[in-house]
Order: sequence, then structure tokens, then C-alpha cells
Amino acid sequence: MLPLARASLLTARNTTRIYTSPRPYSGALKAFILFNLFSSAQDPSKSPMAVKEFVESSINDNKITIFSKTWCPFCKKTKDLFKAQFPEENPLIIELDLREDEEEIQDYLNEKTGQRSVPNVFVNQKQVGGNDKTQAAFQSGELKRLVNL
Ligand SMILES: N[C@@H](CCC(=O)N[C@@H](CS)C(=O)NCC(=O)O)C(=O)O
Repeated sequence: MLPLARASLLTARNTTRIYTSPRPYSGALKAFILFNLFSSAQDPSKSPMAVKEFVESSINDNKITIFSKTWCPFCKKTKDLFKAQFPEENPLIIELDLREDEEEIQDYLNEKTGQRSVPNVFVNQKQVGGNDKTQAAFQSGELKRLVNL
């Protein structure tokens, strides 16, 4: 074989060798990614209809609904306000960070109310808003009016 031809064959072999070893991993990785994409796409609890139904029934079936996150300091203030000022009420508190459909619920709340942040408070099916608006509504007497509708 001509020296030049041998050299290019060696290069080709080396190249092949370099890319041979990671192949089993990249195949497994691809399968893993595809599996995860497929699983989340197939998860019925995350479908737009299921999320919409969950949010709407939560709001419609409860006098007070608070979409919250366990670690959120504004949510704590809102929850404390209801506990202190309306102890006889039993708000439905949905801690989004404990759910797998957290993102989807926030997307739907944003679509419905223009607000993606938490807390997001509803009283007698009316959106009050986040913590600032809820505290202000309490100060003005509007929150009490809504609770007692
Ligand atoms: N001014 C808002 C502040 C609410 C806020 O910033 N909430 C944070 C959590 S502490 C939030 O929702 N961040 C976006 C997210 O968690 O997706 C209020 O009064 O509610």
C-alpha cells in the first residue's frame, strides 16, 4: 500500500476508534431523553384540560382558594392573614411546589388572571390577587365583604 493511502486509512481507523467507545452511552442517553419526553407528554394530569379542570373546580368548589408554595414568604403572610383574621374559614391551600403539575398550573393561572406569581388568592370565585393585594383588600374591608358574600 502506498504510504499516503496507509496514512489516510490509519486516520480513518483512528477516527472510527475515537467515536466507537461513547456510542453505547449516547444510545442509552437518547433512549432516556426520548423516554422522559414521551412520559411527560403522556402524563394525563399535566394535560391542559386536566389542569384547567383542576384549577377551576378548586376555585368553584371552595369559598377561599390559595395557590401557594411552601417556601414562599409572601404566601406565608397571606396564609397567616387568613388564619388570624378569618379563623372560622377553611381555605383550600394548594402548595404548587409539592405537585408535578406546578408549571402547568402557573401557566393556566397566568392565562386566566394575568398573574403567574404566588400567592394567588380567590374568594367566592373572585380573584383577589397576590399578597400585596390581599393585604390591601383586608385593610380596606373588601376582603371581609368578599368572604361574607
Ligand atoms: N408582590 C407579589 C410577590 C409575589 C412573589 O414574588 N412570589 C414569588 C414567590 S415568593 C413567585 O411567585 N415567584 C415566581 C415563581 O415562583 O414562579 C405579591 O404580593 O404576591
